[in-house]
Amino acid sequence: MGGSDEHIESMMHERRHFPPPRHGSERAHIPGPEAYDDLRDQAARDPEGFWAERAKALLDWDSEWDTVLEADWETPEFKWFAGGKLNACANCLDRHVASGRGEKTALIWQGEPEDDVRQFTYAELRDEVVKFAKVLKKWGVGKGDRVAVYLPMIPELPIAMLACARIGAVHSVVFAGFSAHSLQNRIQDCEAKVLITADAVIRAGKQIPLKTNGDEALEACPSVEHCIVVNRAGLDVAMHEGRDVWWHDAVAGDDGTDCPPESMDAEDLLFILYTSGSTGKPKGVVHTTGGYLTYTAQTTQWVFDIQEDDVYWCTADIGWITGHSYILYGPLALGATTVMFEGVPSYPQPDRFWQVVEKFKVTIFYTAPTVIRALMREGPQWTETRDLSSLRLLGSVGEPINPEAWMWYHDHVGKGELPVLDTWWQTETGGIMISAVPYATTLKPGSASQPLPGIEADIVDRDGEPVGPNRGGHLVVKTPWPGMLRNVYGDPARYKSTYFERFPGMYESGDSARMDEEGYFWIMGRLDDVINVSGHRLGTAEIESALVAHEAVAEAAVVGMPHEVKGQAIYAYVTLKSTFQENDELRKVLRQHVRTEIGAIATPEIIQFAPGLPKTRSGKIMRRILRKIAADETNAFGDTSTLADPTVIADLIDGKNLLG
Ligand code: 6R9
Repeated sequence: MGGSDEHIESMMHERRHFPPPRHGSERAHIPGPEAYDDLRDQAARDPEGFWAERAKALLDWDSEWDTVLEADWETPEFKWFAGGKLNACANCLDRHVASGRGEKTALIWQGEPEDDVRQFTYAELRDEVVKFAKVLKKWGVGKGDRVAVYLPMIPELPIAMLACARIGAVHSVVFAGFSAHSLQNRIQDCEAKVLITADAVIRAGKQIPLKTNGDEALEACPSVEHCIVVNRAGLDVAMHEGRDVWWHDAVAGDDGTDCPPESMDAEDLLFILYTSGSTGKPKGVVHTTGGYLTYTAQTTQWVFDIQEDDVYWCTADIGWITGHSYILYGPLALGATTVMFEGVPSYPQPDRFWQVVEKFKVTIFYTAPTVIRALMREGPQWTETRDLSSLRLLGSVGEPINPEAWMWYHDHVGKGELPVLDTWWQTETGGIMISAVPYATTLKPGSASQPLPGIEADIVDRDGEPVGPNRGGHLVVKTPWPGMLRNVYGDPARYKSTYFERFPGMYESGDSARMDEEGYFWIMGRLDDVINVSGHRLGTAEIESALVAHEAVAEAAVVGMPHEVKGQAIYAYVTLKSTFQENDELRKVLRQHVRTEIGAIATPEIIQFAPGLPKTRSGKIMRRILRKIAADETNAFGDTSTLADPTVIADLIDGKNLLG
């Protein structure tokens, strides 16, 4: 853990500054630095009054709350707007229809095949959601029941989520790139009643079967009574009599009746989303209705400055929190037009994103550094043959954006003019916490800028004391905010120990960062053993478990290694059982094994066979050393005095060199 200071020392000091653009500021939600300072002061003076006013201004409530905030850091327990009643789906759809925006485009869906486009007005989207909400009800899903959603990036995914929200069911979306085994764990943990999946995923021109994963997962999920299957690719799939039903059959013959939104308490669960931790199984991060929706709507408005005529596109997959908050809930709560894309940036060629921007005249574009780095590698010419003049704001999320990537994004996509908003946040925070605001903040490439109004973040040392400017430390949040997670599903002890125990009275993010003399935050990365591959958090423990589950493997240790495109890639040290031979064939088998156990994103980039691993006398693997070997930083290992057998280091370096 104490590694954060080393980390910071190696950081370059970025000196470039970009003042906010004038053009566009006249009508911005936060038109300039004065308005911004005002908001920040208001929020600091009276946080509860501030958020209460925001919640009222942004959302429609069926009835008002009893208390704005009940906070107990000790238990811990946080409640926002308790006693207040609202429905998230009604706030995202019905009220816009009622207020005359029924004909406005809510969702533009671009499938991977160029001609596969579906557009939904607010009225149309509401109708689709109502139809499916009735299906869920008919299949026995009610308020508080969990529904697992394992779908590719097709319109049925947001429709299913909003239908759950409408009837008060809790959705648990599982990224379609996860394996059957990962899906199974997640369904078992939340005891979902229904699984919604599809025949296949279409990706880079190929069909990847999905329903077969669902079937495999359901072999050990007794809670699931029904499985609803979307026909995406026309694949011939096995349907289990009595359990499975096609989506199109289920919604056919709709009787046209309404399905009124369930009036939910602000603190009723809206969804669970699983995220990797440093140890053990994934955590089911719990978000509730009123606070989450207030926070995502507010941050969408501040950071992306959405106006009535914007076409907003976030390229994330809805299977991750970014898609939940910034493809779906935030933009729709504001009545915006949101774009959803099924494909990948490089297929059929590396201008696909820019072609989509050109086609729909996208004005606000939000993506991840890993995408920028991948496109950088293809060369700037791909940005030049497409008309990107509709764009006015660019965003970034998922991992630190290195200054070179920031500059490339700014210069080639933003034509040297558009602000690049680097947004720091987590599954647990529900929405953006630290970010520039486009017309008010001077940008520094590589910095996420400052905490948004109402957010009190700081950098503290191991004792919880603020470290002051330009010193690395733990990134914490010192006051509650409406979008914060409310629990780890079914495991309040883990909720407490992961986020609230180490620093009493603070939320511990698990990231390290430093703050410069102007209060700008520079995020360094995670302090625990979580690896961030292309913006996706993966726990080392899960990958190691998958490796060790293979018959040839005795022991495995997994670390992140720097990777030009993915940010980090997975480097696995594997000790084989003595009866097995180290060879390339086995390497391939093991990589494939992890892929099927966890999913493609968890595939190790490199597998190094290691006769021994560096362990402390108490048997703990010293990952710090493994990380350095993987990164070729073999000149300074720091303190190795607790190593049980120091000779393993030389062997590991030799092994690494043999890999080339
Ligand atoms: C939204 C999301 C969260 C972790 C987080 C941090 C890293 C996200 C970042 C960033 C530097 C940024 N992270 N945004 N690091 N700068 N702008 O990605 O949620 O999947 O839960 O990951 O991602 O390490 O702790 P999640």
